[in-house]
Amino acid sequence: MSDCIFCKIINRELPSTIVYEDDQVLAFRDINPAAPIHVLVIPKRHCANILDPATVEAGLPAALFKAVAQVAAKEGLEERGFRTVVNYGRDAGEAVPHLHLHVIGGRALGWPPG
Ligand code: DGP
Repeated sequence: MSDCIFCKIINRELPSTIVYEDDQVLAFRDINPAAPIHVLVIPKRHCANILDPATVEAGLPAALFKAVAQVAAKEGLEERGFRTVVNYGRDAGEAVPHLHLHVIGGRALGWPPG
């Protein structure tokens, strides 16, 4: 999608700090980190959100979860733990309409979210 900022990051039209990449997925550091480690894991193919039917096609959930595991390993989060979040809609504060999994860690995280 030409006006999607995350598609522009995938296409290298916008800069980002890439943590992990494979044929289906890109993971890069969040511009506004909520914790010492905050990485966004996104499909390279544009999916609007977690309710977009494209999100569950062609093995994409498996690819996204594999990428989360790769990010956790690369960022040294496996021992301490981390949180993976997908925000959807107004109540969750979803801001970017391209599916993204937040991987947040590096400090103790409160629960439930505020
Ligand atoms: P959400 O609220 O779940 O839609 O989170 C969107 C996240 O995307 C938010 O934590 C900030 C991040 N973000 C927005 N624009 C950019 C950008 O241009 N670059 C990067 N690296 N992150 C961005």
